[in-house]
Amino acid sequence: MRANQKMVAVLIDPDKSADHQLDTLVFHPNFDQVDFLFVGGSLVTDGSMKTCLAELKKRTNKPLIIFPGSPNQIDDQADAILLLSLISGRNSDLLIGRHVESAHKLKRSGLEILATGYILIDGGRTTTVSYISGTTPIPQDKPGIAAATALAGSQLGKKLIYLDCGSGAHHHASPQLIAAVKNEVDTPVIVGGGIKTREDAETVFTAGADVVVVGNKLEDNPEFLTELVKAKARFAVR
Ligand code: 1GP
Repeated sequence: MRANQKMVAVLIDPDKSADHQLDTLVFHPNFDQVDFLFVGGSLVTDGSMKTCLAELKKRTNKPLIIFPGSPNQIDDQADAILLLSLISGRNSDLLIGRHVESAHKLKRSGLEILATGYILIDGGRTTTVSYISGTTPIPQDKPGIAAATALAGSQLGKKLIYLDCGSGAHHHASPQLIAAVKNEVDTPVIVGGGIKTREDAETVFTAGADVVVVGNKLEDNPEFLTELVKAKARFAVR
């Protein structure tokens, strides 16, 4: 991932991805404009991750990046993993504990490791990730806290910052908050959670997001991919 180039990632929840849904995605006429496939989630039942990655590999050469909710989602069929530290929270397990447990498994996997400062933002409802992690998201009207958190993550060596309102959030991260974060860090900024319209994606890109992630909306309406790639195209470097 490179800063200053707009990219889109589709989040695939292995528990909700039947073969025909994967077909709908990869055979969509605009699928070639998708940059990454993020695979995983806060609550994935054992087994479905492996099957989902295998089915995706049969269908596409796009980079498959694990977005792990737990160490049992590490799978060497993928290309890389967002090694998330939930730096907006104070749950030591999600800051370092799980990482220690999975360090050797991760080393053996050969996956490219993308050290990511993961920051939860309040998206207007309690999401699975905030419930499961037992952490309080940063309020939308506190961009200064988000910016300081991202800066600290960057100083700790995180190569990516992920601002997430959580899957199915009512609202995406505000432009003010995204801009405040982008202003503090040199690393690419990933923004996801609650992006449901082309305007949402454009707003988020304009505010400074390098990568926009969409999950739910594409599960509900695969045609939204057309709108998403139009939003990305507005920022294409000529
Ligand atoms: C959630 O950022 C992702 O972790 C995507 O969220 O499902 O709301 O698009 P949505």
